[in-house]
Amino acid sequence: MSTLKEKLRQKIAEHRPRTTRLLKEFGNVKVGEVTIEQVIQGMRDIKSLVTDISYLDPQEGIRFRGKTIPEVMEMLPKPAGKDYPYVEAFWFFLLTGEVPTESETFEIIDEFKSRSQVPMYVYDILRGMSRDTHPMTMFSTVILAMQRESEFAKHYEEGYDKMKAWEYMYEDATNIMARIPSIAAYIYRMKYKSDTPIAAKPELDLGSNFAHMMGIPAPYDDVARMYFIIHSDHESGNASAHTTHLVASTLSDAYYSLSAGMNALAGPLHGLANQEVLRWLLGVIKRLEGQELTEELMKKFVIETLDSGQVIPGFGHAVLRKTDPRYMSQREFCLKHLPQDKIFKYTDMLFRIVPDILLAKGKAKNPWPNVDAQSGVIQWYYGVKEYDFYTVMFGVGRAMGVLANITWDRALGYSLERPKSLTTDMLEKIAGIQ
Ligand code: CMX
Repeated sequence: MSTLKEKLRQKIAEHRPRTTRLLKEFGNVKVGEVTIEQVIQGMRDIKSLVTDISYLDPQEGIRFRGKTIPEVMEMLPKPAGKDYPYVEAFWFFLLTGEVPTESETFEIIDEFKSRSQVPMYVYDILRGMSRDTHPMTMFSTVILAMQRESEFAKHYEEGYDKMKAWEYMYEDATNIMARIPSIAAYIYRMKYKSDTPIAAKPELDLGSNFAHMMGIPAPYDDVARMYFIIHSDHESGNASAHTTHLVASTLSDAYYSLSAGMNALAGPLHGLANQEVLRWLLGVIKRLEGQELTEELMKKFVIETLDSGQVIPGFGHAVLRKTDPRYMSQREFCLKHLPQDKIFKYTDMLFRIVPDILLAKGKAKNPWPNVDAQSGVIQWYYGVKEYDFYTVMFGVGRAMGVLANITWDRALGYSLERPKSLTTDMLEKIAGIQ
């Protein structure tokens, strides 16, 4: 058994009594109250999920296992001469809360390598799909198609053991993590680069291998590491994490669950916002017809978009009430590597002007930029100009978070998720409306 799996086994054994005690001795303790507004408007802030993998503070932003993004980037092992940690080390950290040693990190790199062979039928399915299919549809479809590989599903058929179920979920999660970077890169090269897939180099770590399979030189390997890590987890209530968790709560396996989560990520109010930011900006540039883009002009375009009833992609958040630290860490990257880039300058211009406009409109609870406002800029700079691909890369990162979560879901025996709905009549009665 790998060091990671053994460590996970110990952590799970230590954790289980805490959950059991909370349920047995304190099951009736109230966590909060629910208002009619929350019931009608997307269950905002209803405290009804539990995860120890990440926590999203509205003011501070995300912490992975209690650590901020800069702390994570600092403390995890990195390839020599690189600025960002091994994605494999981050996977270990997300699952266990412990920083792996170099040798534990190399063990995961080897483990991913040994599981990285993508089944041939995945490529056949992708090649059979119309080339104008959205890459998120391709990605989600083949994750679902691989369901026949599920160890968890086999275990269920052979006689389900609730205490051991996490081990099979872990096996599925590891296999998926080992394979989806190759699948994502294959989709990219097949769809946008005249069908010229690049074979994996097994000696490389996940970040370097992804850059190699995309056909983009360094420092894109570091871009990939940063991108996958910051997009991984955002506690459990966001649409992709919640969907994955919900589907897994039926004892569906990791393939069914992740594919469903990816479909949620593909919505423009969620992960697809990163492509929408670039699409919006390019639309603005097209309308300039050679004029210089001043702040005044940019304000005009922003207001026009809002007045036509559309959202400004990349701004606002359901939980955050400050600028997203994932935005800030990418902005720092841009300031270091591409400060003169035109698209970066426009994004920064939006950072200066959009919050005031949104505040003046008085609707958005959070006028500040989120992760998606900046991520496409970096991809664009390094040559990934096919912006409808950006959400697939978000998906590779997000997979780490949600797969770590559903492994723990099974370890702690979380129940089938089934909230209660009410009728409008009932709500009116509760409100005291005659
Ligand atoms: N532009 C215009 N209007 C916005 C806005 C934006 N960026 N953000 C919020 N609003 C509006 C909402 O549409 C809502 O309007 P209605 O009352 O007419 O429905 C109002 O302000 C209140 O919304 P809110 O409570 O502040 O925000 P929500 O929790 O409902 O929604 C989010 C959050 C992210 C969907 C929203 O801010 C938005 O649509 N942003 C743009 C899309 C985006 O960037 N999504 C990515 C989020 C990060 C991610 O998941 O990847």
